[in-house]
Amino acid sequence: MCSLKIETYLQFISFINRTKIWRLITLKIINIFILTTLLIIGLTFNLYAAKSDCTNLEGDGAVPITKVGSEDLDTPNDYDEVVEEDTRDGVVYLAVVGGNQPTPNECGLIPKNPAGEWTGWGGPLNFDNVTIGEGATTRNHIVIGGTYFERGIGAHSVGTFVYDLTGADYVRFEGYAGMSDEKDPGGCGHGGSSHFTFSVDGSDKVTTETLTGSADGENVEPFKVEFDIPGDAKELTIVMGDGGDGLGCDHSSLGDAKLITSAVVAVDPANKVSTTWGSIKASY
Ligand SMILES: [Ca+2]
Ligand SMILES: [Ca+2]
Repeated sequence: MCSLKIETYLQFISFINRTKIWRLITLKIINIFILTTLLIIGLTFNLYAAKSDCTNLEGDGAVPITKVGSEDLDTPNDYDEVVEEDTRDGVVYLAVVGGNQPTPNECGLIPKNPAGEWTGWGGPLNFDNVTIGEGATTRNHIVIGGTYFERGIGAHSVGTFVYDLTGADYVRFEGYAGMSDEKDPGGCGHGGSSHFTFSVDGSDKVTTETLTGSADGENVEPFKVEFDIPGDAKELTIVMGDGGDGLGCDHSSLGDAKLITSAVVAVDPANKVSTTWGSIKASY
């Protein structure tokens, strides 16, 4: 009788222990599931939040863009090269409306000057990562000389953008200037023309030559713009000028326009977006 009680007692203890073990195992599994889910969400947000957090134009209202084997001068918005979004931490894109001011959110940094100064024609500029279209309220994805840029800003000359640089450790600006491929290459004789000026606190950093949409029967490729930003910089001013011949046809664009912080340089000095056009063509 006594032996039976002990055996029953031991069975009861064993049951309790097994229950505890299974409860612990269950809790561990739940914890691992929650942590894995959070990690996936975090990685997804980190990789893809940037453009998705913008005010993006989705299809309707934009001239279709088409990936082709070899872009053609007379076909609007066809492209054979892509400059993808730079997802490195510490890269801050220039935006138009989707970012917070003055501190950038995941979309980018928006201008601090009045919206009425952003474009010399058309508008309003109420979407990010597009440029002006062939009509007062139409938009275009940014294609310059056969290259599609996932990120960027665009307007119609003469457009002025002023960005607040205070409170951040921006060390460099990078981008590609040129004319939207959407414009008829024969329009105004060259498919639009702009010169782009970049200045920091009134000091000129880069002034491009007049860039046209086409020249000598070919598309004009995007022009790489890159300059350092001083540590005490307060504001960046970008002017999309008329190229000296008026604003007709000037669908001016800046592809992949971004500010690079010291964090990017410290972690990844070898920028994946190279500084020569030849390398870009080879990379994408
Ligand atoms: Ca074309
Ligand atoms: Ca012009």
